[in-house]
Amino acid sequence: MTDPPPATLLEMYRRMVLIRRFEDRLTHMFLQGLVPGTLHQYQGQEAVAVGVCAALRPDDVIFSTHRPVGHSIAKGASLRGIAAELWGKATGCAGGKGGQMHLTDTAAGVMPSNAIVGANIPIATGAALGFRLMGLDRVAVSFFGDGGSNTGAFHEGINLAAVKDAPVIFVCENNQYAASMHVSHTLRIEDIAARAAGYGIPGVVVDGQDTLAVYAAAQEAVARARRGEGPTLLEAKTYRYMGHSRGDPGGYRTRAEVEEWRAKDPIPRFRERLIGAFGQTADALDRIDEACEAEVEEAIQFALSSPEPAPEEAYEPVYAG
Ligand SMILES: Cc1ncc(C[n+]2csc(CCOP(=O)(O)OP(=O)(O)O)c2C)c(N)n1
Ligand SMILES: [Mg+2]
Repeated sequence: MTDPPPATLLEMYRRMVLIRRFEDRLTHMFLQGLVPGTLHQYQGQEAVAVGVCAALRPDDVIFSTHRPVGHSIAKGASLRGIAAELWGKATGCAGGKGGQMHLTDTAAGVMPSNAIVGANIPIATGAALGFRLMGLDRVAVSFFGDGGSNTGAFHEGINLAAVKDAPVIFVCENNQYAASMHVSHTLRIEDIAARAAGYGIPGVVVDGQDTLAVYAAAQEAVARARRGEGPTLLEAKTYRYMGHSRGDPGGYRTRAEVEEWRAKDPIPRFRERLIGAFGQTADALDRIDEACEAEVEEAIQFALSSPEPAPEEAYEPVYAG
């Protein structure tokens, strides 16, 4: 693998911190009753979204899930657009009609996220086949969870992509749980990536708390897809710190388990690597932290002060004429 250039490394760090700060701020605001609806949060999994998206070009596309904040920020979606969408405002990335589970920013390659578990797997395959038909060398990424890997759509989507050599990367974020259900109750195998053999494509397990390991695995999968050699199933072992959604206190897991994973937090780990192996200074990284804090506040103020969508626009552009 080639290490990313210094500017990319710093941008990767910035995006990880931006995700964490934004999500943490939302947690606090939610607990104060200031956020409408619910939230499915991404704290703990930042290395996966950022490691994968750093291996993509701006014109490549990603398809996310009910947990789309991290993926969207990692691919470069507007934070203002995301924040305003969470508050259902007219300035939101889906005009206030999508909410937390339907984030999108097509200019940044963030296709509308899909809360139906597993459903984006065949959709990403379709997008990848579309790129091929148009003679483009763009790739598509489908993010989904361990739960998503147990749907029929997983089998259909990956099998079709495999037989067609579609330029798509299937990124399974195995965060150990589908809602309250631990993987030990849903899988007879240790690695979901092992299923790739059943479709005749490479299956790769990667430490999802190690940003550069994810980046390296994604880089290889993307290069393979762009060369026309077909899809890869990448399984990142990771963990979500928060409950499944904001209504979930997470009583089905022990404090020790959560602490064990928090000790492997991807952000300090990447920070230490940037300082130790890439010559970055703590000062420079602190400045990035501060800038992220300010950007989060600015985006939230933008959302809060934005107008509600006009009632007469409720059906636009919901139905095509
Ligand atoms: C087809 C379908 N079944 C059930 C649900 C309800 N549901 C939403 S998220 C979720 C768990 C998904 O777990 P996983 O795929 O591991 O993703 P994670 O939440 O861990 O990111 C379930 C069962 C749904 N949205 N869609
Ligand atoms: Mg899961």
